[in-house]
Amino acid sequence: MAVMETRQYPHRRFNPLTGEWVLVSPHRLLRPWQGKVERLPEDQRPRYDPDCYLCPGNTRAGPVRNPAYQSTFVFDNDFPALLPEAATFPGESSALFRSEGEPGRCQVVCFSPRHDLSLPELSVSQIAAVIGAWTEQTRLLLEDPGIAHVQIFENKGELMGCSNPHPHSQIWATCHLPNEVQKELDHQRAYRERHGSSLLLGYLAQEQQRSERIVCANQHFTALVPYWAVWPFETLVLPHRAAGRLTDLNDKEIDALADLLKRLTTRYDNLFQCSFPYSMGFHQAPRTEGAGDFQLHMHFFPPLLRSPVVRKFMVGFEMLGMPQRDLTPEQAADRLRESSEVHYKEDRR
Ligand code: H2U
Ligand code: ZN
Repeated sequence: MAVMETRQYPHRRFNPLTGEWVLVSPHRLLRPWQGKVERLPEDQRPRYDPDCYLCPGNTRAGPVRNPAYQSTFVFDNDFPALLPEAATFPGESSALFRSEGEPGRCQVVCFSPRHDLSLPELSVSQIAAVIGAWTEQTRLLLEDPGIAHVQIFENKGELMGCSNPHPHSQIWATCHLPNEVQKELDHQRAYRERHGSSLLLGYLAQEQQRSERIVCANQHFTALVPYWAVWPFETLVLPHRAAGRLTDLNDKEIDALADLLKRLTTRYDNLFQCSFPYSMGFHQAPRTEGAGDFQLHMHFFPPLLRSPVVRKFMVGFEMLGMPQRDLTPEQAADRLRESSEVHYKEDRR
């Protein structure tokens, strides 16, 4: 093998939010690909689809009829993964056989009546309405003392297992903390005990100085590729001040978040000129003690690696050992920064 720059050496990076490591192997990028090539999903959809379960006025699989909604639309999931009555589940508590009921609720949030418009194609004010709906559901769900945490997420694209192309997200509210949230709470709390300050605000300040992983920003939010990113084009969206939950944001900040989400998701779509698949979501402070240490943020986990049809697989070493990436977070940030904030579909018109 030719002499390599030391920067190209395999190394591991630490994720201070979860306490886990990721293996980075920059020299492997030139590896040829003769593996799976995905089918390109349909990019053109009708404004209204009479067979869509989520379009206004249609009957769901539920079977309930949707109202003729004009903006966002929230409903209780007809096939919920969580049920409020699960508190009475007869659990077990021995060392090797432990289980407990997980009472909770699941909801679906449609972004818009339009079947054909994903997040980057909505206007900033329409995205602000979506954030408003997420905020309101967070508030309402946490009024129930049996709910400890509200998980808001969007699975976008067939590649991420999304069952319906109508733009929508889900909310799963649980009585215990999901694993990832528990890890992030523990690490943020331990960081504050040790350093007397916020982990994510401190991280943001240092990233703003280094600037090499910043993708885009406005007055109130920054999107960056985290130093410890696992997915090829993973990003983290951070507020500029301390805020635990969506309900802590004021109207100006919600508008700023909408602006940033439009710009970031447009860059994603432009990267490979396709509707960019991802799982994204918020992590927000749980009800639990110590929640004051928790800083609101969003994660975007997109699976694509080198084109709309070649994805990153988390297999072998990743499943048995630890996550691994070839493209460095800095290269990913460069690519996203080079990507335009004018959507390719708009550019074609
Ligand atoms: P996903 O596409 O991310 O799977 O989300 C769609 C959700 O919508 C899914 O959780 C729900 C499914 O249960 N759904 C309904 O509640 N009613 C329907 O009529 C169709 C889909
Ligand atoms: Zn639809």
